[in-house]
Amino acid sequence: MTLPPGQRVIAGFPRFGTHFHRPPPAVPANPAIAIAGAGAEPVAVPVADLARLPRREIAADFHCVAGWSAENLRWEGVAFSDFYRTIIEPRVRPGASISHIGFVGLDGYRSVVLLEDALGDDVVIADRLNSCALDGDHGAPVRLVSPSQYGFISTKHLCRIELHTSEPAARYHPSPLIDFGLRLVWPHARARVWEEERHRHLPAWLLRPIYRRIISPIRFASGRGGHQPDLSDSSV
Ligand SMILES: Nc1nc2c(c(=O)[nH]1)N[C@H]1C(S)=C(S)[C@@H](COP(=O)(O)O)O[C@H]1N2
Ligand SMILES: [Mo]
Repeated sequence: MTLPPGQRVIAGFPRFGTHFHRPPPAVPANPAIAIAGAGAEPVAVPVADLARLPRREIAADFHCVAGWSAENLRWEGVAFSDFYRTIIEPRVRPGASISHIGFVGLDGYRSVVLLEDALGDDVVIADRLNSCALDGDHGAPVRLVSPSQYGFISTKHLCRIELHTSEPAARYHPSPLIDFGLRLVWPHARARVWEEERHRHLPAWLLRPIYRRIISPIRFASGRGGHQPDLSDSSV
């Protein structure tokens, strides 16, 4: 498959993210997605309610801004546009014009997406990956997946959706250190992989070699906190 500029294929699909070595957050007994902001009446939508929406399946590569791509993943879930039109939009105060959506994970991670990008055809709230329920490594119980944008948009362990009428102040993570790191990276507002929109201001060619260096350490740390393959099984 052709890759977007500056990307290289990685074997498999590693756990990767600002969680580093920390294990995935515990999944609550009755997980829900809280919806809040921009005059919307706050509500918690049980994840089980997603079953009321039409199923959506997408096959796509996954591209991390650091430069690795995992090929041909098959995600199942519901289209974010269906979720937005049926569940969110009816609760928005009339006249409020939503421009940005914040997607927050159980670990506190947050991505911010333009509404028009979030409503894209290939954006899903996924509960299954390659025919299996999502595991902790990849975002249990549900995650956002927006394959046309860099992976940092695709919040894992989705538990909260914020509605904004203008771009919210940068706040990517409750940990000051991780937040500082993400501010340095200063993610592009659109983050479209084919436009190579990595950083808000710096050109992609400058960042490629720098970002590439952080892949191994983050991947190594993330793997330590994640699901461990059974290395004693020499048949694999
Ligand atoms: N909740 C949460 N979601 C997250 C992250 C994170 O640290 N926490 N990291 C992001 C980044 S930078 C990438 S590349 C992808 C990696 O997804 P994976 O671990 O399923 O490969 O998750 C994104 N979503
Ligand atoms: Mo990433």
